[in-house]
Amino acid sequence: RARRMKWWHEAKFGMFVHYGLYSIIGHQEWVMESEGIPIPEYEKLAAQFRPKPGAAREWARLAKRAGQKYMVLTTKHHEGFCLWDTATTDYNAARHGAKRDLVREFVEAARAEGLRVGLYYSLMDWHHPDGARCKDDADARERFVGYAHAQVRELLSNYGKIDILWYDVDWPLTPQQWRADAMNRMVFDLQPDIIVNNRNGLEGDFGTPEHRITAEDRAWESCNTMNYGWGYQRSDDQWKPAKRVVNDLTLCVQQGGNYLLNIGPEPDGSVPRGSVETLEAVGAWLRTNGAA
Ligand code: JFZ
Repeated sequence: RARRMKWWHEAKFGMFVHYGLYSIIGHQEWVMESEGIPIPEYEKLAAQFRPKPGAAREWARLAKRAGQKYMVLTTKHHEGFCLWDTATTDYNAARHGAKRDLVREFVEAARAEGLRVGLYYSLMDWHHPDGARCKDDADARERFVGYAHAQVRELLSNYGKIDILWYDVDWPLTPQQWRADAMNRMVFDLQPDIIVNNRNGLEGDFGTPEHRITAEDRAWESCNTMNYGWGYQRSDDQWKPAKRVVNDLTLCVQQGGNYLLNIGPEPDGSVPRGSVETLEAVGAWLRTNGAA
């Protein structure tokens, strides 16, 4: 583990990217749930999902200028829409809207800037018909767990070397029901040097305190937003000033942790102006102080 974790401990600062169909609405990434949007209604967003060409390159260049050393993309958030070309479902970015494989573009963009590559994967899924009923229905569970395993296998097979697998929300199943041990074994078979977090309910390689900076007795990474939401929120312009970000980053680093700072791109993948300004200023501060 120490060998696999070395680059990550040195990296200290990464970019989180929350981007999906929810970005089109602009009411954060939980909008399907929080506004009770029925699946057939929500699915219509897929036709409108058109990231501008080169959006991922823009994120990666910004991360680089900000002094970030790795990036983590939401390949599938709770809404269930897959940003990659998957054989497991039609509900994906290669079949709808701009019809492009956003995960491929992201991986290539990060590598082009010399950044490490992380993939976020939500186990919880509001779109898959078995995503909720798998809790009480054994057949549904079998199908749904197989679906998750197949998706993780694709993500770690089709895009070359992946540095981080960032699981999220394991509701409604236990790690045993997810066969989370077997999933991690598959992950390490496919990517021997990868590191994984703990949000599949297992210990993983690092812990993931959220919206708070608290040292843990183990490797940890604090993930944070720059305004109030993870996914794009149109009405929210309460950007953290660069000073606050630098302060939080410093607090993490002093206590041996990592800092994963989020951007929530707009519908076309552009980064909101407020976060661009903050990230540019953070990068400038790090360079002035010999930290980047
Ligand atoms: C999850 C997501 O629901 C949210 O949309 C976002 O993607 C965030 C990064 O992760 O929210 C969580 C997950 C775990 C905790 C808190 C919020 N937790 O362990 O405290």
